[in-house]
Formats: sequence, structure tokens, C-alpha cells
Amino acid sequence: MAQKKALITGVNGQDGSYLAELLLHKGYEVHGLVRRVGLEAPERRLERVVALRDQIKLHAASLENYAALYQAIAKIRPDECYHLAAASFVSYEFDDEFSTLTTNINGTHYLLASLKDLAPHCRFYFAGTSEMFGAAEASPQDESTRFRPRSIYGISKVAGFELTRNYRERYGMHASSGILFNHESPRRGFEFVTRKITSTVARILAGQSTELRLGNLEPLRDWGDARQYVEAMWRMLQQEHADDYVIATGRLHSVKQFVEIAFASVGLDWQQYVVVDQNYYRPAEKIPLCGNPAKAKRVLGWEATTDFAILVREMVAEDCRLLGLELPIIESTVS
Ligand code: F7E
Repeated sequence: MAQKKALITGVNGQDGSYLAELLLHKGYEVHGLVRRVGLEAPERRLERVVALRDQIKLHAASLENYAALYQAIAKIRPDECYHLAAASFVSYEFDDEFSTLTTNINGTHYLLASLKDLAPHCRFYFAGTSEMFGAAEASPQDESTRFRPRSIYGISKVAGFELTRNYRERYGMHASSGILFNHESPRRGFEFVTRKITSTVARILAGQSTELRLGNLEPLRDWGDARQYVEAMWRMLQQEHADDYVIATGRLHSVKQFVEIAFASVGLDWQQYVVVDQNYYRPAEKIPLCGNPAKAKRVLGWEATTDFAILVREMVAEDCRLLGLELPIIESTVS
């Protein structure tokens, strides 16, 4: 059988880099789309895939440029396309809403339109998100829960989700969406609360920082392990029929619980370091975003298995290692 070709947009992101590793391991020829500036400074801008550079093929194309995307698809003609690139930081301030909407909606549309013309049999994955549920009316949420996005990011993802469904129904494309709840790892971006916490804990331990400024500690999140979530993406594209799936753990933890475990894992008392700062404050959801992954389990045979406390401790340990610190072995009291 011919070697399958996969294209990943956002290949240098947390999910993109893990997915590239997974697909290489499965014997795929892996292509990644990156911005031109990335190719100009790979050590700095493509840090998560720099170690894979000899194994994957990188192409410069901006999601905002239809002609560039079209050319890249014409050159690659992928069998599977994983569309992960997006402006993904959630803000309720509606700052830079024009860029978020343009990149996320047009990027998805341009990709689908190019694939329809040039590689209509290519299987397509769209990275949907629990932010599409936004101010949800019920918890847990599943594939039939109504979307009520409350961030520009969530709105842009609902549009991408609907475009994906439309290309599936109208043109018969094998186009699926994952509705992924929060997923973390040692490669998480520093702007998200989990990595902000674990990297600051490491810096405090190294004597490089004295406090951790956070917003609201009360919100509850359904946090899973990114490495397991990319496996779910791949499984979706191996199904006979395209469909949409909630990918989640179904379990909730608060930001405060994450903080407690992270500090306790290196023997520190979080209350001595955490400062609540209104600048980072976002109101908590009235109804928490918690996924019901029953369909993924039933159809894909996929289930989130990583223990929350183990994930937190691993992220702290990895951030300590990056700073050259030996991690003290602490008996766990929080879980
Ligand atoms: O916030 C609270 C904040 O920015 C988590 C993205 O991957 O998951 C992610 O979106 C919670 C929120 O992730 C700080 O208010 C408190 O309640 O880590 P986050 P997110 O907004 O849930 C979804 C599924 C996506 O699709 C997104 O792309 O933590 N929080 N203090 C804080 N959050 C941040 N960032 N910084 C703080 O200081």
C-alpha cells in the first residue's frame, strides 16, 4: 500500500507537534504548514518540531492567503488533512476580534475549498472546541448540545464547525470535527493557565520568581492530556463515515486544585505565592464546561485515561527540568 500523506496546519503547536510524531510513528509522510517567518527562524519559532525537521516537510503558507493555501494543497495532495492552526487564546474582551475571525473562519474555508477542488478524497479534521458551547444550558455537553459561544474565538470555531459539516453534507467530503475540551501537556503554550502555573512554580523553585499572578481561581475545567487527544483526531479520520465527536475526560477540576497540586508537588504552599490579579480575571461559567465523551468511546474506542494529578506533576517536573532543576521527591497529599 502506498504511503499515506498527511498535512497538519499548526504543526508547531502543542497538538500539531504530538500529532506529527504519532503519524510519523504510524508510517505517514507528514507535511506541515507554517508561516514564512517560522522557516526563517526555526530554532525560535518552530521549537516544537525542530527535532523532527528532517522527518517532516514544511511548507510556508499563511491561512489568510487563499492562493498560497491552494498552491500548497496542489503540491502536497494529502490523503488526510488535520486543520489545527487557529488564533486560540480565549478572551472575552473581544480584543483583536477582526484578526481572530478572519484567520479562523477564512482559513478553514480556504482549506476546505482547496481540498474540494484538488484532493476531494482527502479526509479532513477540524479542531472544534468546548468554547463553542460557551454559556451552555446544560452540563455535561455532548454532540447534541446547543452551541452558545460567548467569546470571539468560540464564535469563529462555530463557523468553522458549520463549514466543515456543510462540506461533508453538500460535497460528500470525509470531513469531521472534534469538539475538544481543554487538553494540556509539557508543550502547552505559556499563555494558558496550566503552563503559566507550572512554569512559574519552576521559576519560583529556581529563585527566578517570587509570585504567581492569576485571575479567577474558581472556574472548573475538564482537563485532559493532549497526547491522548491527538490519537482521537487520527481515529476520527479512520472511520468509514465522517462525523463529529466530543473529546473530553468528563471530569472537572478547579484552577485552584491545579494550583494546589502544582505547588505541593515541589513542597511549596501555594498560598504564599499566588496573588489574584484583576487583569487576568474572567468570570466563571454559570454552568461548567464538562464533556460527555460517550460517543467517542462507543464509536472510536477512545477514552481519556491520564490521571489529573499525574498530569499536573509531570508538567511541573518538565518545567523544572527545563530550568536544570532536580525535582525533590514529595509524598503526595493532594490529588
Ligand atoms: O483558561 C482561568 C480562566 O486560558 C482556563 C484553549 O485551549 O481550552 C483553552 O481555553 C481557566 C479560565 O484556557 C488565569 O479564567 C485564571 O477559566 O488555560 P485557559 P481556556 O480559556 O479554557 C479551550 C477548550 C480552547 O479551545 C482554547 O483554545 O483558567 N484563569 N487565571 C486563567 N487563565 C489564564 N489564561 N491566565 C490566568 O492568569
